[in-house]
Amino acid sequence: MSAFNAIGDEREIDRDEYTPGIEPQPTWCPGCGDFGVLKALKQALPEAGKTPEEVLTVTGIGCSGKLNSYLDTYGFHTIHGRALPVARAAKLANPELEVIAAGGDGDGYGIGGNHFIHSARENHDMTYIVFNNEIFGLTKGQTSPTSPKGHKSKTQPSGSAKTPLRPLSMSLNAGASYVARTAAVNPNQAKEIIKEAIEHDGFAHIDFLTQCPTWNKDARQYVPYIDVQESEDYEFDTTDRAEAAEMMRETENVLNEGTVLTGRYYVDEDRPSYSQEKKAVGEMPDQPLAERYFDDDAEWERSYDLLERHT
Ligand SMILES: Cc1ncc(C[n+]2csc(CCOP(=O)(O)OP(=O)(O)O)c2C)c(N)n1
Ligand code: SF4
Ligand SMILES: [Mg+2]
Repeated sequence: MSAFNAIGDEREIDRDEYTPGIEPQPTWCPGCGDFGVLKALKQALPEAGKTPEEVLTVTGIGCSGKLNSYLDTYGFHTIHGRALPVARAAKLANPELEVIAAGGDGDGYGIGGNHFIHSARENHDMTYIVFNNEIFGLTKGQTSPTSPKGHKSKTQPSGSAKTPLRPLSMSLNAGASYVARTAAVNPNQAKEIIKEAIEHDGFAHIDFLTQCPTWNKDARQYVPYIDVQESEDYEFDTTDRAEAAEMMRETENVLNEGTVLTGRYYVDEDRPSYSQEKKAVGEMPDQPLAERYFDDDAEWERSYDLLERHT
């Protein structure tokens, strides 16, 4: 069965279907937060009614990028920082596909930061999970865009002089229509947030706090966490941009002081996705690329046809 004609298959889905038949031994270190993302995905996907054939997982490079080796969906392990453009192209070619893009904080907020900003701005319909361990894990612990100021590493032995990036605020300001933060130490919340992100139409960004016990000993700061939806100390409306912005700012301010706030921060169900916007201006073909590919009678528009349309 191809990725195309398997879509829409309604049946009972067992979470074990997401474990590869020949199971590769994860090379993640014992205690790594990346296991938490994998587990939450294996629970959320069947609960969202997605069969493995309906899902494409696109990853960047890093320890986090190994995710699709251990998750039995269609997979594309791209190059450093480039998961999002590949994920966007796949979603446009086959809009029925459930696309999950994933990568590290170095991958998504550093080298791929520009793709992150513009994918959020354009509201591409996908889930984007950033494994935020506040360092470059795979390459042995260098400082990343989210490393706290003063964080000591091999690249900054005297402590980082840089102010860390604010992923939630950046995402909101760029235009993401769903923004949340969860943590590997909080598997139930993580599963629920991933499920909501999958069900959301538009760019759903999850900043997923993942501890790296090997290279980032400060990762213990992720325990214990506070759920802003459950705590009585925080009250804000996730559909109100100004209130969400204020809550995000507070969350980012207190993170490196040891208080870890998590939860849903911003949800805009009304904003049209990129493909809906393109459809509205007549720039989305009625028959998606993937469908035409399997249709022997499909008529292919040539570049000079497009030229004619634009003159
Ligand atoms: C263009 C390019 N530059 C640098 C590297 C080396 N490199 C591989 S992984 C990585 C950083 C990974 O950090 P992060 O994205 O946070 O993922 P983690 O390993 O922490 O999950 C770097 C710099 C690369 N593979 N490609
Ligand atoms: S180096 Fe860190 S991020 Fe990478 S697998 Fe080990 S614990 Fe996880
Ligand atoms: Mg990292």
